[in-house]
Amino acid sequence: MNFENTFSYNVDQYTLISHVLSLGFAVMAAGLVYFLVTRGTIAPRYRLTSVLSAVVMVSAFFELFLLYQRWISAFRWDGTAFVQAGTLFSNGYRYVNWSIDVPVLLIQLLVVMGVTGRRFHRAWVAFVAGGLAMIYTGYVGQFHEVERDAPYWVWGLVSTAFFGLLLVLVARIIFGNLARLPESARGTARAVWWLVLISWLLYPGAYLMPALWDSADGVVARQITYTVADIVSKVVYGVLLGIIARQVSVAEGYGPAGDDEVAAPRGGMTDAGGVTGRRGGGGRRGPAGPGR
Ligand code: RET
Repeated sequence: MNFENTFSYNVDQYTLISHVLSLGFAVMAAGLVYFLVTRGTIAPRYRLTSVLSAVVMVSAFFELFLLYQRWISAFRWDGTAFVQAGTLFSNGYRYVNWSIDVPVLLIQLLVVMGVTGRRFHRAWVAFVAGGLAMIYTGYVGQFHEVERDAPYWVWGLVSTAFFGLLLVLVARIIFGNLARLPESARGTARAVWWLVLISWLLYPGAYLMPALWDSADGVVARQITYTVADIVSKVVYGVLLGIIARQVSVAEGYGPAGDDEVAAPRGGMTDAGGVTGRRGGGGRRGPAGPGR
């Protein structure tokens, strides 16, 4: 039994949750296009990060789409509220999805931070084993979220221990390899650390929601929390890792990596009013400067 199935919902609560769940899978579909289309601008050695982001997008899309459909079919309008309709809604689908996504997200970090050789394989094993241990102990605990008896707290704590271990490993991978990145990418790598820390903390927050806010509004808050966490930890994270990989590719002389830099200075009209490259261009304000 899940927390979600213990309440009935008013129109606002019910639709808000439908919308939030639909945002989740729509973002994953959009992310899939982005990661596939931009993969050629990353040097082949780091391109696996785009492929892995695409893998995460596909698995999350199906999981969130399924969850949305479960939500729709789990409740029916009885004239005053949305009440149980016979199908159970379950966040357990999220946990099984994480068994794909958590190891894959962590391996992406190794690819982009340039961890190699034995260190790569050791970190790989620790990430996969630690990640799965965190998820499956939490999975057992969430079956007790309605009664909130001892197993809910004990498995939650065991899971938290693995979570702490993973955070230490992530910090070591990021800060221990910062010096190997080009100067231009170090700020982004530090941002990845804060992104992981904050967005991953939202998941235990959602686990605790039945204990913190035991009501239909708590369910709304929980599904919003999950969706924000999913978008940040899968999509924004993948975009940032792609940016780092592209900067490393530029530094290593991979030509196509610089070609799609939309913020780079270009030919044509400039802010100073000068024209480089070609003449003309309508709508220019101020005196025309000499071509530079
Ligand atoms: C659980 C159980 C309660 C204790 C803790 C948990 C941590 C979960 C985390 C999940 C991260 C998921 C990600 C998914 C991305 O696709 C299992 C809720 C600490 C950190 C990053």
